[in-house]
Amino acid sequence: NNHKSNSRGALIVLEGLDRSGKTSQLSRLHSYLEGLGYLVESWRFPDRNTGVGQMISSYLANKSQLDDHAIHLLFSANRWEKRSLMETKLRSGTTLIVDRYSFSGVAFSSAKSLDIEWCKAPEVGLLAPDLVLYLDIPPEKAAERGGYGGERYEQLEFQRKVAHSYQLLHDASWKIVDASLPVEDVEKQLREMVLDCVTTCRNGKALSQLWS
Ligand code: Z5A
Repeated sequence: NNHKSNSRGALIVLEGLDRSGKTSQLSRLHSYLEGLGYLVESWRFPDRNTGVGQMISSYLANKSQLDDHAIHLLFSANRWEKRSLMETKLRSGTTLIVDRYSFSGVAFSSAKSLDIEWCKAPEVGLLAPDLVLYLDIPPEKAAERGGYGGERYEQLEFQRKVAHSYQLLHDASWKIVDASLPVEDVEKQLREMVLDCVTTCRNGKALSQLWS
């Protein structure tokens, strides 16, 4: 039985440029963990289903304009509105695999030249991931994958700036994975890291807060 009472789930975040393969890997990891008998849910930010999420979605589709600071705070609010549910799930033993989190928030906004410390401030106090998997891919290579859609930010020059901003955010919880490899090879590397992390959390690693 994989479910020790009182053991918590892990908070695992996937980050990377547009088209780096986050969505593909997330669903593979989900099946993998589920197959091993773990409780697991897949989440993504922005969560476009909430009221705030709908404002974000309309902005990304270029259907509305917003000041850079204002949209930054909406992305952050979108995480805050899910924080308590996130904690409840983790404490009840469910592992969450999350497509994008605060690091996207900071990387994308600071790529527009907003001050990085200002960008981090509203994220302070959200739950800190136990593991951040950064799917590393050259922006040029990502752009070749099926082409970009029509959303705001899906342009090569901007993605280059985002890649640079991400580099300023790495810390001990990050693992950098070569995402230009074939899907199966990327998955193979991720599986081991994820399993390690889930085990550490089950064995009593404390939940902590981001950037405080
Ligand atoms: N944003 C922000 O500004 N602030 C914030 O706080 C947050 C987000 C949370 C919307 O994100 C935008 O919001 C995003 C950041 C910003 N803008 N950009 N760019 P989103 O989550 O809705 O969209 P996304 O994550 O950028 O897009 P995506 O298309 O879902 O990318 P992906 O999940 O990384 O990739 P994928 O769908 O798994 O794969 C893309 C294609 O590549 C697909 O055809 C796959 O079959 C193929 N693929 C995947 N892996 C491979 C490998 N290994 N080899 C070859 N081909 C592959």
